[in-house]
Amino acid sequence: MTLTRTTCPYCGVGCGVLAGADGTIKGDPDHPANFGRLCSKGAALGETIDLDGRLLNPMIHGKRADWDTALDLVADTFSAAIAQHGPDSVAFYASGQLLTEDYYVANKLMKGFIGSANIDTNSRLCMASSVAGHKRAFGTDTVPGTYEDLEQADLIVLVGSNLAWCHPVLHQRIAAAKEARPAMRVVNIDPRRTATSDLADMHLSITPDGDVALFNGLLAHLADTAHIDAAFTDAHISGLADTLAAARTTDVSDTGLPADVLNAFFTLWAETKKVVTVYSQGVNQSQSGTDKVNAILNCHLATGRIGKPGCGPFSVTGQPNAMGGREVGGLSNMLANHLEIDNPDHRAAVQEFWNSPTICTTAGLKAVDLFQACADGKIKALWVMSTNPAVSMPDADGVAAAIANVPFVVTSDMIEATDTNALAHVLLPAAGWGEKDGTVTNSERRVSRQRSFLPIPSEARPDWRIVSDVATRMGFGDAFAYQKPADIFAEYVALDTALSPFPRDLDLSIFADADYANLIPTQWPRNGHRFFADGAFYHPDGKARMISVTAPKLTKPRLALNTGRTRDQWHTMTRTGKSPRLGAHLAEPYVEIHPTDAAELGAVPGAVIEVQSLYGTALLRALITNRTPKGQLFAPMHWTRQRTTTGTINSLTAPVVDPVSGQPSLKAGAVTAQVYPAAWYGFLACRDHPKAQTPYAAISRTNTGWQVELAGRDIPNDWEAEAQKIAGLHGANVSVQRDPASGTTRVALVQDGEIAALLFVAPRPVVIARSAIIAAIGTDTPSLDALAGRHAANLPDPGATVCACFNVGRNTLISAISAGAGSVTALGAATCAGTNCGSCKPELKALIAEASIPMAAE
Ligand SMILES: Nc1nc2c(c(=O)[nH]1)N[C@H]1C(S)=C(S)[C@@H](COP(=O)(O)OP(=O)(O)OC[C@H]3O[C@@H](n4cnc5c(=O)[nH]c(N)nc54)[C@H](O)[C@@H]3O)O[C@H]1N2
Ligand SMILES: Nc1nc2c(c(=O)[nH]1)N[C@H]1C(S)=C(S)[C@@H](COP(=O)(O)OP(=O)(O)OC[C@H]3O[C@@H](n4cnc5c(=O)[nH]c(N)nc54)[C@H](O)[C@@H]3O)O[C@H]1N2
Ligand code: SF4
Ligand SMILES: [Mo]
Repeated sequence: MTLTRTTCPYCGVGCGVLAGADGTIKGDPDHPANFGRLCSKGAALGETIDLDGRLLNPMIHGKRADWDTALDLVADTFSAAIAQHGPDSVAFYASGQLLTEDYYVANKLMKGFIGSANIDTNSRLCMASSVAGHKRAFGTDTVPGTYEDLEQADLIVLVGSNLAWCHPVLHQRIAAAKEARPAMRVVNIDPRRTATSDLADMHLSITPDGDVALFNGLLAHLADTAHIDAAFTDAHISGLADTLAAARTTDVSDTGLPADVLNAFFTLWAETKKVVTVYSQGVNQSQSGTDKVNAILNCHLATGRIGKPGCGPFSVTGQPNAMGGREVGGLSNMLANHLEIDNPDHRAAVQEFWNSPTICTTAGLKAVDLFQACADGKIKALWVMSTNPAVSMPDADGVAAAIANVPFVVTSDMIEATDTNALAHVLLPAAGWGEKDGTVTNSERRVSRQRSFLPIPSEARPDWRIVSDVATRMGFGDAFAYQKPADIFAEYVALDTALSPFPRDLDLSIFADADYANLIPTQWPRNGHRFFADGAFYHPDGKARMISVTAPKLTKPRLALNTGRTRDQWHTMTRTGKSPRLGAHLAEPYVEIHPTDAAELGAVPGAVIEVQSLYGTALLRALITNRTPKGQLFAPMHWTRQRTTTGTINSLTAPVVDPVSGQPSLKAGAVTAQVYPAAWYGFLACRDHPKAQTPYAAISRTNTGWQVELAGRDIPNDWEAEAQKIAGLHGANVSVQRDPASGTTRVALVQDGEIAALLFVAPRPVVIARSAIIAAIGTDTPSLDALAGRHAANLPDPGATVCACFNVGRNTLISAISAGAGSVTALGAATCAGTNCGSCKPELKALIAEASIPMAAE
């Protein structure tokens, strides 16, 4: 089997992968991001490359169409809207999951040829506050950090980052460095305790949005304890006095942290020279996101802890090409290659290079405003590429209605059934990971190749080609006559050379003579280059600016909703949702709720909770845990209307944004909650794709088909019919067992001599060995035995999966622990858990420490 060297399509760590057409996936030992490591998602990539559910040909109004018809329709409709209503009447909504080449051509078409800047991307929901904060401080959007800094630091402060689940390989690198050098300290600043807190010497359970107060307090402490580097600030920094004055007005009690904890953190930070502050969505996705970023940067600038090995602020990027999108200028307030829209010289230079008929002159609409403009009828044609805004935008139901209000909606996706595709007039089939070729840039500015190792299936096409084909039909063929991604990459590098008179951090000259086919992972401007080492920044005076920020006035709702990610799912689950082993980690939309809040609501473990906001309602499984503080709920963002009836968390989030960056606040919103008065709970395992319409339903893949968690208010009068309806099976042989004493009902559906579906219903949350039920699907076990669970008598129930690589369940681990496996290493030896990708090590440690992780539905 020949293995192709490529890059993981998930997070911004950007791990190198060796991949084979048979589904073989290995970490690339030579890639400097991961040196052979992969996390559970990366390791399961082989399970996601099948064609099940793929969009394989263009569709117009739900009917199959050929490419020429679809491309003509898209080009003509966009051209007509532009002619009639002007360039700002159309918009693209793109993604940090596009490759650099795709992104470059989409940006070029909108800004240089259509002449509008109405191209925004899901990076608005992700990195916009960091971009804005960097620009305010450095004069450029520069991420100065490298992964080696994390290993060289003496103190790593993780702010609003669940690195263990969201950047697992970086987490593992830090864990390994800490093990080798136990003096290294890690501080985790997050309202919740997470798997990341496990690595930390100190977990600061900060009040939501208390971060500005915390870092302002730190700055004041640094000044009071003579830790300001006067030589550095005199020479290279402006704004110190004002910033410090503003910081001193801060009331640190706004952090919600006790004085001794604050002092311990301040002292540790002040007295450790090599500090890296890593930050992510707990910082960016906030109404004070940009101020949070600057509050962090202020501390690094004041102490000169930037531009040196083992030091510096480090905004880790989320998506595989979030950084590449920033480089090509794919946000509505950027031009191209780190140039500015409102600078006429920049515009002229880009227009000249593109030889384009026009160029945008003002910033375009940012994501929230863009969808508002759709709702207001101002957008006549919208093209969504490689993102699923009907799920991932705040006020997702409002956004879905806004998209439905646009007269002409095009989507490019690799999967057919998505919540956004359901609203589109034209669906264009995109080639996916493994099929397409191009480049991505990771969190440490390292450009790596994604290479194809699979044929492009059926009629799918790579995104760069789809955009170029439409551009050509709009009359711009000369400027979009690319034959292959290498042509685009070469043009992008040449543009950078043409822009060299403008001083910028972006410098792609290292790629000028690049051998694209054999490109090895390379950082810009040069491997190992240290930005700001010489104290030179990019504001006109060559200095960095400290920015005065004041802590926001916090209104503390009685119940706040925090949202984020789980270890084994990626965003809206179109790809990770295909993998049974990834689905087994947490198979339902759940809500973490503190035991006191749960008691107040009267929620028992496994209850369904109805969470409401001004914008909508969601039903979520209660996961009662003291990891989330009292008064704060946490729910994952992954579940869609394809997989749940009412589990889409963005139905509840508000479209309020940071005033500087336009990034939505997705981590703190006021909600109310009550126990959903379910009259019945159910669990169904089945062979074929189920259809669930019950009020609470969550569908997930298993290795024998599918499973559905169910709950409802009204008890169906015919469970046999209900089971057939959900399992999508009619004419099966039905067996039923009823136990009037406990109120439970069990239904087996047998087709072609095989168990095709099993349904278990109870008046309380169903307690049953789900893995044994799932294992019976597709077997010829007599149906009554299957209902009694007899087929599984000699199979112990492994419980919910903890180790996705070796499918090791919680119960297996607990019995190994009680049999004496007292360390992560011993557990690995006994069960294999944690010995491949290592993503579950924090959970293994937590299990050992008996800080047990309650699973929603066991
Ligand atoms: N498994 C997995 N990994 C992923 C992704 C995925 O979907 N799944 N997505 C990728 C993408 S695009 C991104 S952007 C990254 C995101 O990576 P992260 O930012 O690490 O992930 P989140 O879970 O969104 O949020 C991080 C933490 O912020 C905390 N937080 C909430 N409010 C506050 C606050 O006011 N202050 C502080 N200090 N913390 C707060 C939350 O409790 C949460 O634990 O992950 C990337 N990696
Ligand atoms: N409540 C809440 N909401 C959030 C967040 C949060 O923390 N909380 N985080 C936000 C953040 S940081 C992000 S990045 C967003 C992510 O949100 P989205 O970008 O909406 O989520 P994805 O599921 O990654 O969507 C990618 C889509 O592209 C498709 N796709 C995959 N590969 C290709 C390809 O090669 N070409 C094309 N054309 N399509 C492809 C996939 O099938 C999928 O439909 O969510 C944001 N929303
Ligand atoms: S850490 Fe995991 S998801 Fe992120 S790039 Fe590496 S293998 Fe992929
Ligand atoms: Mo993101």
